[in-house]
Amino acid sequence: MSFRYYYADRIRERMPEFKGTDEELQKAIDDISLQYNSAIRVLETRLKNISDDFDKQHSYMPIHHEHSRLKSFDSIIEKAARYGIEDPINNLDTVKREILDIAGIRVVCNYEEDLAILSDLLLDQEDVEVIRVKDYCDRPKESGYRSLHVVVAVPVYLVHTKKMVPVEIQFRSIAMDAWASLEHELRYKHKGELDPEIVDTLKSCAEDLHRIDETMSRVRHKVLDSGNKYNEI
Ligand code: 0O2
Repeated sequence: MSFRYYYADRIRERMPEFKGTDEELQKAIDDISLQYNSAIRVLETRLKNISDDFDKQHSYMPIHHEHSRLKSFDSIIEKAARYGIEDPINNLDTVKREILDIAGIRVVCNYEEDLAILSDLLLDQEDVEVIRVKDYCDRPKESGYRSLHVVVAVPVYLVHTKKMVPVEIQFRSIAMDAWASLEHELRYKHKGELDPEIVDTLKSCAEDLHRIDETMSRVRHKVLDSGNKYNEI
């Protein structure tokens, strides 16, 4: 996986203070790409291992699907400017310390209760460093957005170095993900500006979907209790 968009001219436009060569720019991009892609691979493997073992023990796979992405270098620079980081290419350590979603994994789970089960299992691993947890399930955002955001740093072993590299993991139920994808698309199409009435309607859709999540979970437990098909989870 490489950076989604790499437009040297656009990047230079965003940071007129950078007077370095294209090679220096490319080196910065390669450095970030190598470390963060490696961290994504580490976490994808760990999540898969947890899910497989869960299936072995409980005949149930909590992960419906997942998706990983590396933020485009252009967006990193844009975010660095928003965070007030000057000359980001020559201050890559600050960029890495402050911008915690350069690498992102979205883990979509079948049921809402799976979010905490999976994140707890991951966070319990002894070399996983928890940097930040934002629980938008307990406290949804004003928009209605629900999700569990966890930023963890994992060890990445390179030729002569070990780096702790942060990755933002967004744990969502299928219903939460459906809402967030559609809302994001609608908002994006309208450049972030939506009519207040539409914002309200979207918020009430999020609440409806939350009720559906709760109902599906109750149904699931009834099925589990009555059929005795699966082991206790
Ligand atoms: P993308 O492409 O999804 O990554 P920060 O990111 O640290 O500057 P903050 O407030 O800490 O800001 O971030 P937050 O709100 O905890 O998480 C931001 C990400 O959550 C967004 O990433 C979205 O993925 C998701 N998100 C947060 N609020 C909403 C919302 O109201 N609707 C939708 N659809 N998604 C939301 P990005 O940066 O938008 O991009």
